[in-house]
Order: sequence, then C-alpha cells, then structure tokens
Amino acid sequence: MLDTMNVNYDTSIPNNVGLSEDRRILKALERWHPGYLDWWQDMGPEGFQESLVYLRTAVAVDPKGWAKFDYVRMPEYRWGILLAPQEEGRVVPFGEHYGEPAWQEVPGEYRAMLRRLLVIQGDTEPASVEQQRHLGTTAPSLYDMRNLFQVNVEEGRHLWAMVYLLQKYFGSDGREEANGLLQRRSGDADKPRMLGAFNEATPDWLSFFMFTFFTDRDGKMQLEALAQSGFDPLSRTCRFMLTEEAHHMFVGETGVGRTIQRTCEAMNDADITDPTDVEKVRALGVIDMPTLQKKVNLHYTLSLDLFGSEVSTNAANAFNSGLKGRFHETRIDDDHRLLDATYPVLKLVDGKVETVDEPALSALNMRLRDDYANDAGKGVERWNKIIAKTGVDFRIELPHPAFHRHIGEFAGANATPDGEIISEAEWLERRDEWLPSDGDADFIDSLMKPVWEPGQFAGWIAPPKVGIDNHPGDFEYVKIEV
Ligand code: BYC
Ligand code: FE
Ligand code: FE
Repeated sequence: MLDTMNVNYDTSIPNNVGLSEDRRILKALERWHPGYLDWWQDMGPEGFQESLVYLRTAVAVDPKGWAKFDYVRMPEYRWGILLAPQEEGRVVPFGEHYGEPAWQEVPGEYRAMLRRLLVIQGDTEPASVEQQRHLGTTAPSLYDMRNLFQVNVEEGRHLWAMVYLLQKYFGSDGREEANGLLQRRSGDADKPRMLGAFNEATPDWLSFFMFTFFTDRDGKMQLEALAQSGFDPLSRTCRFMLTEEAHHMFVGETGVGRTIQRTCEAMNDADITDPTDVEKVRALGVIDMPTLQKKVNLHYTLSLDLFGSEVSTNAANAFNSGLKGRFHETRIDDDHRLLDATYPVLKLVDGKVETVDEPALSALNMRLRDDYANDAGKGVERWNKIIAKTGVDFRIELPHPAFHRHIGEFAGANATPDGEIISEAEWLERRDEWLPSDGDADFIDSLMKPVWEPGQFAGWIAPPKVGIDNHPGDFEYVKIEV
C-alpha cells in the first residue's frame, strides 16, 4: 500500500501520490517543470536566486512535524505534490449528491465547472509571487526577507498543486490550462491574471503584510470551501494547502502587528498623544495610524471583491453539484442542500443599503464573505489589543462592505467607510481621507530601506517575539552573498 503520510523525495518531483508508479502524469509534470523554472527566474523574486534562504520544506503531511528547515537556493526548492491522507468512507458533504461516496474521478457533467475553479485557484498563486517580486531589495530585516521567500515558494507549490489536478484529471485541455497559468502576468494589459486583486501592485512591505493578512485570508476561505469538495483529490489538496496558508496569514498579522507596535512605542517615547497628528508621527520615521487604517481599507475591500457577486448562480451551481461547499460545511447543522433556506444579503435598494433575504443557494458568496469578514475582524481586534496595551488612543476598524467596491451589489456605488451612500463629487473630494494617497505612498516608500544585518530591523517595525524554528534574534535567515 502507498505510504501517503510521508513524502517521496526520490522522484524529481517530491510527492505522496505515488508519482513513480504513475508514469504518464510524472512525464506530463516533468514536461511542465522547465517552463515553471523559467517562469520562476523571470517572474519570481528579483535577485536573491543564488542566496541561501532558511526555508521549510514539507516532508510529511500530518499536521504535526511536517516541516524540515534548511538553507536552500530558491530555484532548488523541492516543489512537491502533497495531498492530505485519504479519509476512509468520505462522502459528498453537501448539494444534490449529499451522502454519496466522494468522487475519485471527475464526474463528466461537472468537468467544465471544476476545471474553471481549478484554473481560477491556480491563477492566483503565481500572480501573488509576481506581485511581490520586487520586495526582497527593501526587506526590513533578514527575518522578514526569509518569510517573504517562504510565502513565495509555497505559493509556487500551490500552483503545482492545481497543475497536478489539471494534468492528472483533465488530459490535453488540462495541459493547456497548465501552460496558460505560466503565461498570464499580474497587471499585464494584454494577458492579466484572472481576478481583480491579483493585478494590483504590492509596492511596499506594509502592502505585503496587508496582502498576506487580507488576501491570503480570501485564499484560506476559498480553500476551506474547496476542501469540502465532493471531488476528493481537490479536497485533499486543499486540506494540505491550508496548513501552509496559516503561515502566510501569520506573516501578515504579525507584520502589521509589529508595525503598529513600533509606531505606538515611538509615539509614547516622543510624548505624542494625538494619533491623528500625522506629520509629527511621521517625523519619527514610523507609519501613522490613519495611514495604517487607509491601507486596511484598501486591502480589505480589494479582498472582498474576490468573493464575487453576493447573489450568484455560479456559486449555487458549484454547491449543488457538490464541488464547492461552505466554510466548515460538515460542522453546520442543516440539510446541506439549502433547498428552502434563505440568507440575508446586503443590497443597494433605491440608493440605500438594505438587508434582503435571498435563496441561500444563490447567496453562498455572500455567506463565505460574511465568514471571511468575521475571521478578519478577529485579527483586527488582536491589532487593537496591541494598540490598547500601549495606551495609544486609536482603533482600527474594517470598513463597511459598500465602501470602495468593484464587484457585486456595490460596484460603482460611492460609499463612505461607514456605509453611507454619497455623491460622486463628495467621493472624489474625500477619497484621500479613506484610501492611501500618492503622498501616503511616497511617505511609506521613503521608509523602505533595506536592513540586512542579522538581528537588525528597520526603524518602522518592531522585531518579532520569537524567531523561525526557535532560532535566536541574530540568526542569519538569508545568506545573501554566498
Ligand atoms: N475579479 O457569479 P460571480 C488565493 C467574475 S485567493 C474578476 O459573481 P462566482 C491566494 C467571475 O469569474 C483564492 N472577475 O462569481 C491568495 C465570473 O466571470 P465569468 C482564489 C471576477 O463565479 C493570496 C463573473 O465575474 N480561489 O488562493 O460565483 C495569495 C460572475 O461571477 C471577480 C478562488 O477564488 C473578481 N474579483 O465567484 C495567493 C476559488 N469576481 O465566468 C493565493 C475559485 C467574480 O462569467 N473561484 N468575477 O466570465 C471561485 O470560487 C469563484 O470563481 C469566485 C467568483 C469566488 C472567484
Ligand atoms: Fe496559495
Ligand atoms: Fe497564501
């Protein structure tokens, strides 16, 4: 019997799916591999490809102790195909096929829908690497640089995860999609990435931390929904991806948290009690709270767009067919079919924000977005605790879902962060109060000076509480010149 707990490193592609006995798919992946490495060289982290980075690599898929840490050159990272172990007797946990045995092959009637989900999921992974490729040169510490690169190689692995499913289960059109994933480019006018937020710039480290907090959290929610899939290989893939995702959100949450910490400490040291005195705070070389709030407003709303329209037939179809479930589907106490249920949806009715009950099946994007907002809100409260502890009088708030939206009910509406609908003129006039302005960007950019001495940190961010893999503060997480 195949050992699915430990990862086989004997093949060119590490895996726990028995690739050495599955020559056809091994060959297909080996043919795809050089194109992937070319993409990594062209679009992966700029510079540092020869540097030794203290990275973790998965050696098993059980939640405890799956990682091994070592110095690795990024192009030599062992990107592998890792699925969570198969669960005995697993059934389709929702939709029309509720209770039937989970599928080990793609049901013919759902082939196109499933392929689309895999391609969209796959497309976001390399996109994020492309968005973050310029950040290495301005890393605020070697610790942060290492975390960036860890996130990047794992997003690369997430691409492999989707490519494996496409190659294994979708034949020649899967192969074409796998190639397409290496051809689109974040922000490219002619061949952009598929979803909005993945074509935005990630110009500075605060954006990176906000992105990994807010946008990787969309990743978490979408993967949680796909981890429920009746198509068992997808479920297993997503379950393992989620263990990696947790680290990405850790990087984001602690990155912003350390920025907040440093700002508040600097304000206290300088006896500045008014957090809105932006000029005075900035003169200390730290990022003021109102600017942090604007970054939250931006990244949160870009991420809300990733949930699609509140009311969506695509979402209803994906659920009905058993392909994409709800967050924690198996823990929900209902019929798991949603035939008669309704769900409250925020809508714009006659120029006002109102809650309207919609068929629960059509409202699944809204529901997942609500679960996301709840999850993100808890993280924001952990940031607020950091602020409160320092005695600084400021709270970070998530803006209303009508604010700054480009997809769904509120696309094109002009709303304040409190959800009040305003005129276009007022929006234009006040936009810079709510979203990062060019001036804010220039200020943040002025702080983005590299700090590459082991144990040293840029002045705008506090050191982490603990090191990676229990290493002390002055550990050399990246050996830049080898
Ligand atoms: N941008 O019924 P609708 C991650 C399109 S992040 C552009 O409203 P649906 C990660 C939509 O495609 C997780 N287009 O929405 C994070 C459709 O177009 P077509 C990624 C958009 O389909 C950080 C039309 O509008 N995974 O892993 O129910 C770093 C109407 O669609 C957008 C997934 O998203 C948009 N924001 O929901 C690295 C999971 N929104 O087909 C990685 C897979 C909608 O009519 N994807 N459209 O031409 C899905 O489940 C769904 O496709 C979506 C959209 C939730 C994205
Ligand atoms: Fe990912
Ligand atoms: Fe991620």
